[in-house]
Amino acid sequence: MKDMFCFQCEQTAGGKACEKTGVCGKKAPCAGVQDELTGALIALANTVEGTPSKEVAGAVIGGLFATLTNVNFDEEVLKEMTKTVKSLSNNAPSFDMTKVWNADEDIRSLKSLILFGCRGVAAYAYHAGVLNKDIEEANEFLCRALRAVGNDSYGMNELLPLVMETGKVNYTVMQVLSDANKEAFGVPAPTTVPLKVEKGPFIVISGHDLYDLKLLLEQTKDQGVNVYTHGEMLPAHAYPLLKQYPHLKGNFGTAWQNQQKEFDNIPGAVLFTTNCIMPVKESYADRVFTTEVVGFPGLVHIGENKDFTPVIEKAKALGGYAEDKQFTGINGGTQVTTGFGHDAVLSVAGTVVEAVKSGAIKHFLLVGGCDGARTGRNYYTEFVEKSPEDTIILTLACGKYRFNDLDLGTIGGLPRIMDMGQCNDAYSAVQVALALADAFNCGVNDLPLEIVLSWYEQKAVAVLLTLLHLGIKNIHLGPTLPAFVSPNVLNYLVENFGLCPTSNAEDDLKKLLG
Ligand code: SF4
Ligand code: SF3
Repeated sequence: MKDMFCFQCEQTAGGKACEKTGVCGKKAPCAGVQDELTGALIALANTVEGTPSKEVAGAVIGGLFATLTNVNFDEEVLKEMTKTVKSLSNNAPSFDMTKVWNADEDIRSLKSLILFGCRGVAAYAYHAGVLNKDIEEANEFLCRALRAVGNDSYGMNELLPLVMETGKVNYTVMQVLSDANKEAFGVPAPTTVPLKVEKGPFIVISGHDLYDLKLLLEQTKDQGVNVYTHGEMLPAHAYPLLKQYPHLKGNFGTAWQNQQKEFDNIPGAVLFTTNCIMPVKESYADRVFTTEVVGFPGLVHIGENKDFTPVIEKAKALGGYAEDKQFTGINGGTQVTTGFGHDAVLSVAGTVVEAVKSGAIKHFLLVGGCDGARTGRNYYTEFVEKSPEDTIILTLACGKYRFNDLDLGTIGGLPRIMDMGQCNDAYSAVQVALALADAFNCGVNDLPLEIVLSWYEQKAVAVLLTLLHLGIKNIHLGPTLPAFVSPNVLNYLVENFGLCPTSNAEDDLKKLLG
């Protein structure tokens, strides 16, 4: 007898599905509540024709985002959200998600690609919404996609185009978010970020929400409290209007899966603005705060008034380290760089094109995506470490923590490792690829550009679907393939897109650079 069913992320139990309890820490009752919420969203979507109202769109985006891996573990909060969703559909009965989980494996696979991809799209649309960007195309699509997930009569022919459309809509959403971030915080520029924590009170802010960081920086001004980024917040240092705050000091820790160790007894406060939050250990539970859709039972949640006083007071009470403390990345480096978004890279496009023409740059390797706990993920460190000196590594998202503290030197004044930003800045990578293709008068697939993705959660699914929608071929995906991709669907992706699992770093480098 199964207690739950979830197979949406890369660490799913036995590479198949979490059926007793979630490897991520999500318990069976919470999984049940998340399914109920998703079923309620489908019932709500069924009441929508065309573009949903602002209220419905908000509930759909928030509900989808809340069920993304490592976002919300708080059953009570999820139940409240479900209630709100139900009230919007006049209490229409929720769709029963077990119908999807028990469906024919190919139908289940396609519906999963749509649903999980939509969770990723919703996360990005949520961040754009925080910056007052309402994306009608996404609002309409998310409802249509949810209706499809709940439609028992849909087969391959109806579902496959929606899988691709998920990627298309995600491209629009990432673009809107990229522009909104620039409008709000300035154009990101290359920046060196120390991994040292200065003595005295401090707050660590994690997740993807740059606006929360901005509010926190305002509220901590002249308070004697320093602020450090964590995880996907690292690229914030590159934005001029965030970087201008002198108390935004550096980056704390590495990727999300190390947080239980890195936050153990931390003498500072921690604020989670989005994924990835892991079950909070007792040794630091009293100093962790959540906001927006993030939730974990027993933690103080900062609500819509965005009054971060409890976080600031906690930081002051804990007092920080007595002396400056130098931390390092996983390879021993004491600093990292970020801010190589498309504006920065394309501002030196001439140099890049010349370096390719002269043979100084032979290949671009886009190595990015999520990090995670699986031991096989040292593949990405090895891949980058062993990449030849005439290659440029473009990276993004939290997977970069596997190698972003390495100093691989420069080519023609360009650093060999360029961090383009958060996972949503995959948009930036696409812009660079399109510009290079234009400069060389060829298609993106003809460029000396190889893409090696690491996935963990559903935003990576959305990004992968975007790359497929753009017709990008021969992407290498690891560290394992999604459990929700059935053999037939995988065949389709292999035949049509050359999608390929990663093997080992040395062989893959040989094959790709061959
Ligand atoms: Fe398992 Fe991942 Fe689902 Fe958590 S999110 S229950 S680890 S499949
Ligand atoms: Fe990482 Fe959670 Fe996916 Fe935005 S922070 S990429 S895993």
